[in-house]
Amino acid sequence: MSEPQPVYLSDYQAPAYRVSHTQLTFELDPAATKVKARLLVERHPERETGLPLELDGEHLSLKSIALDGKPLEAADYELTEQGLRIPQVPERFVLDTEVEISPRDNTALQGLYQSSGIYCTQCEAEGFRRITFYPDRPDVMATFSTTLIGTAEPVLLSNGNPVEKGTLDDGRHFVTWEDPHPKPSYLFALVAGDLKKVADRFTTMHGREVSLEIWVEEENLDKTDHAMASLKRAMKWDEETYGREYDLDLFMIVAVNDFNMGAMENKGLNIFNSAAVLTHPKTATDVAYQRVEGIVAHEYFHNWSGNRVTCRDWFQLSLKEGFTVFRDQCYSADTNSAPVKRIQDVSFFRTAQFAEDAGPTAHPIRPDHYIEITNFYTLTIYEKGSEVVRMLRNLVGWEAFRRGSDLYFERFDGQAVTIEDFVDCMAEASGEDLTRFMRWYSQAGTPEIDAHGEYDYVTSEYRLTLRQRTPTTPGQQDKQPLHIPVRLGLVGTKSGRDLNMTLGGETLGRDAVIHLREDEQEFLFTDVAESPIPSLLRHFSAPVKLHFPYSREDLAFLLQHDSDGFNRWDAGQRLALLALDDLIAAHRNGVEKVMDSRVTDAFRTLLTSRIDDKAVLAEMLTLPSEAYIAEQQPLVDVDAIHAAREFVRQSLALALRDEFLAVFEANQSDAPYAPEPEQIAQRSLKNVALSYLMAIEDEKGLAFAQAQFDADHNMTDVRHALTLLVHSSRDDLASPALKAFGETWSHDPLVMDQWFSLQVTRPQEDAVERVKFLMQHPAFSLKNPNKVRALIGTFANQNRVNFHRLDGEGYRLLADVVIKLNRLNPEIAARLITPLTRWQRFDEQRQALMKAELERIKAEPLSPNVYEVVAKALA
Ligand code: B3K
Ligand code: ZN
Repeated sequence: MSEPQPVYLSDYQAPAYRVSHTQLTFELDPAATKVKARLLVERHPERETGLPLELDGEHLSLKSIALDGKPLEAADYELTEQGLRIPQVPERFVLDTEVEISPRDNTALQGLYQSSGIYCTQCEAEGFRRITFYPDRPDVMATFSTTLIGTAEPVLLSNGNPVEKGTLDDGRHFVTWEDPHPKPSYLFALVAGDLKKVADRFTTMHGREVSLEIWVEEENLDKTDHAMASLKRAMKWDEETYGREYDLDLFMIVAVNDFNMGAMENKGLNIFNSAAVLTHPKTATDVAYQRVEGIVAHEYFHNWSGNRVTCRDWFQLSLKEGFTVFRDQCYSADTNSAPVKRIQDVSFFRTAQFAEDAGPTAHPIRPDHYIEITNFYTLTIYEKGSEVVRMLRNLVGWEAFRRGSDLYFERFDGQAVTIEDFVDCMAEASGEDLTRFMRWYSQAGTPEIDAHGEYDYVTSEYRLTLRQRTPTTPGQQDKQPLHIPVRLGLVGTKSGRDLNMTLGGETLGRDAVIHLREDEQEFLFTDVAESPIPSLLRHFSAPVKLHFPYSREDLAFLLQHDSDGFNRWDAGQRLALLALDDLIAAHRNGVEKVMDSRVTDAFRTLLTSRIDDKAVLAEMLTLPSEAYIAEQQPLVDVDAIHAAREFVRQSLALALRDEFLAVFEANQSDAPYAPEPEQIAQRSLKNVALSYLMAIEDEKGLAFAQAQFDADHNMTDVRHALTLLVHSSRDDLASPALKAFGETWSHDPLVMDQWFSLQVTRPQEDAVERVKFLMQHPAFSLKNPNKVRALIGTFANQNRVNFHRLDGEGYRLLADVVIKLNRLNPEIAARLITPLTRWQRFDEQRQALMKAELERIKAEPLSPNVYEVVAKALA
């Protein structure tokens, strides 16, 4: 096999030909679906005449081809692995092709495939070329009309509105759909099969009546309420917040069991991983409810940020994804607890995106080359992309941002555009110079800010120095300074209040943003009434690592007094991290571990003082995860990290047992389950308390966990209790509970995913063996991405001590799965490798073991997806 070659942004050219209308006919058959395509083609006005027509096409068997009604001879065109080329075509013409494809054998889940017998599609980014020959690129936008012909499929869906249906002479039936909005091929979708719908309505702000439909397998009809309610809330929110209204008469969501990602924003016909739609109090946790709400909103918001205005090329992916993640994050913040949403998003971001940005696959938000675009649906494109849009919003202010977004949607409606187009609208609407800001899009790596401050008692001045540097990343040695907005407050050490800030004679108020644009800048605050502790990067105002020499006393102080809830939480995390550092060192040196009483005191204060937002309190009582602690270490010692964190958990539980008991008992409720912020907050606080009690296997804690499991009130509580039992040393309690749960839910794939996950995160030594054993379970299948993620992904990413076992069995297991999946589903295989790519972070022995597994993978005949990741990891 020849090495796959990269595509470069700098090579972009407008397409030679564009398609104004696409007419498709599908004769559905599991092994031999016929796809007829009629394309109205014309030369692109910006391109020269006489160019060949080049169409993408993969895994297609061509049956016939005709140009302007005239069948082409074999000599008139060339067929390759990648597609079809017709050297000579007129300026304008009609192209007819007929191909055959096999949805049943499509295990990559890209293009047209079958999931539990349902035909469905996934075309982003380049799946449409597995359906028919086409210029499969986002800057070719056409109206579509699609006829689906089926035999046994009662439901036939595609984009737009149904315009005709009937029965053919041979008894087969058909439905024709028309989508009036020009769209790129990646937004095409079809669904066919035995599905049932739940229907509702929405009236838009201008009085358009929209039918809303959620299509599911019959047994899931009782699991759609939350998704439907979320959809309606999201439609309303987008009208109120962005003035964006839905533009078709029908909006459909379909749930399928086999899906590579969470969901897909196909025009008018969103296709969802069932895990991102279905909820029921008995089967879905609070986290799942919130995830469904976020994803439903995200896909809906794409109708404007993505569909009406789309990307010129896939290098611009963050144009739609960063902006849409930002939109869904704001939506969720508005509908739930805003501070908690920010804490959770940042906590995830700093763990996972920082690690990506520091590893061998680090790339800018707008990459300048790729081998396989599917590998670039990353945390950097999505989450860092969102952070950058958030900074823009904060830089120009909401009103100018909204004017900028109006301008963007109006100016580029129906077009495929670039990140510059978006940022230019923001600059135009606000009058800000965003030239330096654009570097965020081209520079990879997490910037680090070294800050220090000095208070002069005589002059009442506070001098804050900020220095920025971005570490080198693969292919980017020289980094330039970025424009970093630093939101801050100066908290008076006497008053505990935010002090008024004056900078360069200008009054900034008590909470303000300063702008770091150079490598190093000094900010001199005058008339600072008392010695302050700076609260920096409030709300995580920029996606950077901030270093400030806070003492533990400073952090304990901020934890109590900072007016910014986010930074109060962050102060607690930093305080815990400092204590953890000592304990990690103690563990490594074989010295007795001693708990830092400042942490215990801080927790006691939290547990006993009144905090209105229970969800925030639950976050504050949660220690940084092992993965986040690892992120802070120069060299990751998984065992020391685990031991240190367990030591802190147990010390806190021993010292504060009564306080945790009180919190647990005070937050019981038998109110009927509702996924509402207050209830969710109460449950998380109660369950955090229970976790501490179980950390010491307190008799009362064990009894509470068992009782909570037995009460079977809702999945959040049941799953939490079961996890605690399974992770405890009490096999006598864990085994029967696990067995009962597995039997009760053997028919529900989404609950079985949870059953798998909670077992493979067990810290006990036999975890690798358990993973192998569970891979033989009848409910497990390598062909189902949710199962692979639940079992293998969860193990490799969340069970750090066992994945990194010193005999290399964890690594070997992962590599074995990657090798198998490379053939079945390259997209999922490539994603799964991530933890192995981080080998530089570990000790030499583990490095060698991890690299050996990467080499073993590399020796296989590889898909471009897996090749790209492995080659980078070993470069
Ligand atoms: N746009 C889709 C991603 C599909 C990627 C497939 N490789 C989901 C989303 O971001 O909304
Ligand atoms: Zn998206």
